[in-house]
Amino acid sequence: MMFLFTWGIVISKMAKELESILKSIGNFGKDFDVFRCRVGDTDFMELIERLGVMLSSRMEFENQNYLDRLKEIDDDKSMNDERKRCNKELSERFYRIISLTSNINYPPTLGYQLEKFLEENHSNGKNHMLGLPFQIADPHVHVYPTMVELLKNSKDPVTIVRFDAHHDCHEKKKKKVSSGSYMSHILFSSIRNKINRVITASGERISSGLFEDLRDREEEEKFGKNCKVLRFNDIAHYLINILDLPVIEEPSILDIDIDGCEYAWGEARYGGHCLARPSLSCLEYDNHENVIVHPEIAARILRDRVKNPEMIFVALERVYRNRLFWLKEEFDFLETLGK
Ligand SMILES: [Mn+2]
Repeated sequence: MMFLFTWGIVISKMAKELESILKSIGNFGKDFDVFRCRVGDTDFMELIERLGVMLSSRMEFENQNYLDRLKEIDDDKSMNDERKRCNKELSERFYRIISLTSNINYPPTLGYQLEKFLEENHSNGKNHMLGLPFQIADPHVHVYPTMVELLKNSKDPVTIVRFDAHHDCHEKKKKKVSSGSYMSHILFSSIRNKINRVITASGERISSGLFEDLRDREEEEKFGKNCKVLRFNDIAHYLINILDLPVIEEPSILDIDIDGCEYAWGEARYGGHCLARPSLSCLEYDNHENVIVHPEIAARILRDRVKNPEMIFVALERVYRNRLFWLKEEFDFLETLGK
């Protein structure tokens, strides 16, 4: 009886964390939940199943969000009536775009991209991700404490393989650890000697304009033309297109941000962002432009080319992503990862 009772608590706690992550509308440094399991286990399958249900009834999630937002505005004592009215009007316009595009799919170009990729890349049959410790949360900063522990306890240096539209580094360590700076915190701390190299791959070549002084052009030439190499505290950080990710044999930690599927310049906004346009065809066409790599391709590449992964972190980072594709990208990426 005691066992069943405890098990019940474990189940409901897990369900609560999972629920809160999946229903997140983006997080700006508030409290957040973290969900842990292993790739392919029953908890992982539950995550995929719930995402699938949410995806197929996406408007239920969006309707609830809209009603919650209206109530939030009503209850907010810091807003005067005029601001409340403006905020409600904005929420209504946002909701109208979401409703109009309730059936939006990826752009056709992504379909061709996937078809071509599957034709040219045959999986070797082994999914290197299965059974790996897995941790997911909305904001990317959830990686920080666990990654620090992992590195501290690691006997040999490991490589950090990231899929992210941003490299999350600064030239120096900033005072506060945030989703946008946690990598530099790691690279400028004493555990940096446990890091072999860092690779950040994404759907585009990440702009490194801000860090011209840190570029290692010799290493770039050795690595190939589709790559930029920056040195943060003398650790090489490779920025490449996910399609060009080489086979990585050394022990690695995978650090995924679903926003790697999209352009890096999307506006960071609570509730995500999307483009408003006067007609449905413009709405679809212009928002399509945000998604640049099929999540299934990204997941397949990581699954097949990272040969010795030790752990996998996933961040939804919904504040940086196009609202219209939140659930679809997450479902396609995670489902492929566990297949
Ligand atoms: Mn990112």
